[in-house]
Amino acid sequence: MSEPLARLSFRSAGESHGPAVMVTLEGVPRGLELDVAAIDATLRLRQGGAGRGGRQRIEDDHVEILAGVRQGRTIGSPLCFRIPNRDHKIDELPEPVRPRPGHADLAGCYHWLDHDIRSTLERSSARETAARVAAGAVCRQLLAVAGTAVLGYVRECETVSLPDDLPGESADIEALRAQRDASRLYTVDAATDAAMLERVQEAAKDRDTVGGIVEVVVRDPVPGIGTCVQWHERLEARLGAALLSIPAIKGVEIGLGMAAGRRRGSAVHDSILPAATGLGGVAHGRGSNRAGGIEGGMTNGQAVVVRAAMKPISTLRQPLASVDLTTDAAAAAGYERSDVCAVSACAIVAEAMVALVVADATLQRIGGESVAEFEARLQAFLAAARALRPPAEG
Ligand code: EPS
Repeated sequence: MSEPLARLSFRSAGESHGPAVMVTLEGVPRGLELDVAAIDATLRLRQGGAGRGGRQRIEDDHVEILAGVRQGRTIGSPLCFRIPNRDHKIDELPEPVRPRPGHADLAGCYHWLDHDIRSTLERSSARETAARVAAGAVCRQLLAVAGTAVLGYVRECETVSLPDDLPGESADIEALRAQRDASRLYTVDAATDAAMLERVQEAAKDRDTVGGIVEVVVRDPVPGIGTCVQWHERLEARLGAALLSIPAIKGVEIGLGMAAGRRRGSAVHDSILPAATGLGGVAHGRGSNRAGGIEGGMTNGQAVVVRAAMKPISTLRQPLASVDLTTDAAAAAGYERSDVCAVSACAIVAEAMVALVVADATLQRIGGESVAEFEARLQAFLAAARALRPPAEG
């Protein structure tokens, strides 16, 4: 398996303090009217959230379109964006010699067989996630054509958690998005947001860092995307790979996730009801959504619900024990400007990665070289899916 994408291809390039972060996204159909302001707004969201460090006050992330667009619309060729780095100073930065526990610093020494921590951290830095967010924003615009919406938010910060019954399956997803965007921690409940903010402020006072759990919901996915045919093409595998590829992610759950292993089958599986629900009224209703919208590697028409656990940022103001690589003697870890909490940014990045995978699987199943062809094929697919069900009596 090279990457969790089949029809789309996404690559990024760029160092944290190089001239720019760059992204290519190939496979987007011709004729998608790009809302560049919306891409830039999502990039700015990634820069925000309580607990972000000084770097975000320097940067003003936005895309410069280098390829793939003519007169505001995609033309079916690879998209290429450039996100400039204002803090471009890669050649002037010091050479760290005391690796920071939790970062790529030390593992990179083993990988490249050198002590060039600077070259490793410049690429391992989460600044690269700006590229993912730009690509994911395009994918959300494509999914909107199909009627599918993707929303990421913070479920837990340290030990403060959204109540289990929030946000609720029937909550309006665009109202939730507005609430998330206006909150400090990018969560969807004001009381939880305030409690999380306190945790971040306490951690900052203690010269420490905090992580959390982000949740991404995909509302109205096309039913039946993904496949059970090959291990690496199952939708769970693709979502898992995409989410685990985000820096600092240590765990991923789908639906009940780990809790499914602690329950009996009768308390795990979702009963099937005759009702018609979801995109195009194609899917059967379900008594619950513990599967997180995926069964057998394919969407079942319910909302897809995934979570990812982010460890606290590894650079601490009270450095952990490390070694000086020039002497191998014990020494405190080095310090680089960093964040106290980046879990809000992570919610935006996770939303982008889920959008990439879901747009990819949707395109793979429905097809279409242009957006018009994609839409026509989607309507034919939904009509065929509805025709599977016997007509209502009477
Ligand atoms: C980041 C920019 C970086 C880091 C952050 C991610 O900026 P700088 O190193 O110049 O302060 O703040 O990366 C980390 C916290 C990390 O541990 O890698 C960004 O734009 O997201």
